[in-house]
Amino acid sequence: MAMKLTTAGESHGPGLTCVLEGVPAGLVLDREAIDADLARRQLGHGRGGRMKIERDRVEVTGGVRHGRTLGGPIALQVTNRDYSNWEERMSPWPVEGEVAEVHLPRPGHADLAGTMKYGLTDVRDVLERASARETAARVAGGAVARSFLRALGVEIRSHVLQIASVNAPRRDAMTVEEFADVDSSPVRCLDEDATRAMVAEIDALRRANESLGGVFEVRAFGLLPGLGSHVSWEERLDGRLAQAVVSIQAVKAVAIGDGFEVAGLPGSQAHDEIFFDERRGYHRLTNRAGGLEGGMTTGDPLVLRGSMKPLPTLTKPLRSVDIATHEPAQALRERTDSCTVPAAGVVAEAMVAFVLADAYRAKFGGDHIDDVRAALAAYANRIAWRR
Ligand code: EPS
Repeated sequence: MAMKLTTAGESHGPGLTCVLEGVPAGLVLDREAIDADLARRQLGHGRGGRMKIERDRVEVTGGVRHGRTLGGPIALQVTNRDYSNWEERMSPWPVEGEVAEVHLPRPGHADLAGTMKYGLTDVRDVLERASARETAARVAGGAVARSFLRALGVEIRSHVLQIASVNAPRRDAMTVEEFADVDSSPVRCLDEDATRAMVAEIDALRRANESLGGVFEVRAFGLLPGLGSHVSWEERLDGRLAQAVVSIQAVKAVAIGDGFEVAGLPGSQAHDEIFFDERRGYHRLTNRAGGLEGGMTTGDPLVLRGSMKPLPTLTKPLRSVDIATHEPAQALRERTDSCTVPAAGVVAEAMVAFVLADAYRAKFGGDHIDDVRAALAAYANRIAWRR
C-alpha cells in the first residue's frame, strides 16, 4: 500500500486542498491537532502582513467519520481568507472587468521559467501556484500522517539552527522532551542567546529591505530499523526524504546526519560503531549517519537539516526584464515575508511525516490500524527490537 499526498490551490484563490491516500481505516484523528500544526506553520518572527489575515483551520470533506479514518482518500481543505480581497483577480471563472497582467519576473522565483514553460503571458498564472502558501495544504496532510505515526510510537520535531549569519549551537543526541518549548521562541530556536540574535538580525535586514534564509533541523524519534531499502534507488529512504524536503519552496539543500561535515573527516571518525548487549540489543554510541544507513533506518533518531535561501520577493527588487517588452525593469514587488525559516521547519516535519508514514505503509501494509500494529509487533519481535 503506497501513500499519496496531492495538493491543489493558489495563494490568493478560494482555498487549498490536500488529498491524502493510503491511510488505513480506524485511525483516530484529532481536529485540534491538525489545526495546531496549521497554526504552528503561521508562526515566526519575520512573517509579513498576510499572516495577520489568515487563520488556517482544516475542513475535512472526505475519508473521516466521527473522528476515525475510513480507509479511503482523506480530503482536507484550508480556506484562504485573503481571497475576499482578490475575488476579481483570482476568480476561477471569467470576470467583467480588466485584470492587469504581471510582467516582471522575480529572480529566484518560478516566474520566468514557469511562464516560458507553460506558454503564459501573465506571471501571476505561475506565481500563485509556486507560492509557499501551498505548504498549508502539505501541513494539513502531514498532520494526518503524523497521527498515523504517533499511533505507531513515532514522534517528529523541528527547530531552527541558523538564520542568515546567526548560528545556534548544534546538538548531538536530543530527546523529544527537549523540544517542548520550541514554539515559544519567536524563531523556533532552542537557544535563548541565538533566538535574541536571530530576531535582531531579522529586524536589521528587514529594515534594509532584505530577506533572510537559514537552516532548520527535523528529528524523528521511535523509528524501527529497516524502513526503506538498499535494494533499489527508489526505495532508499534517504533519497525519498531529501526529495520531499528539497521540494519545499526556497529549500536548496538537505543534509542527513552529519551530511556535509563527514566529507572532511577520515573514515575512522565518520561512522557509528556497532555494539551489542542483552538489555539494548544492537546499539551505537554516536549517530553521525542521522539514523540512516544503506537507505534504511537504523533505529536511531532520524536527523535531517534543510537549508533555505533568502526569499526571492524583495521590497527593494532586483534587476529583471519586462516579459512583454523585453526592456530592463525592476522585478515584481509584492507584500511578502522577510524570513520563513521557522515555518519551513514545520513544513519539513509534515514532509518527513508523510515519507515515514509511507515507509511504514510499504513495510507493514494492513487495511485497519490494528493490522498495522500487529504486523509491526511481529517484525519487532523477529528482529528482537528492544527500544
Ligand atoms: C508568498 C508570499 C506571501 C506569503 C506567502 C508566500 O503571501 P502574500 O503574497 O499574500 O503576501 O505570506 O505565504 C503564505 C501566504 C503562507 O500561508 O505561508 C510567496 O510568494 O511564496
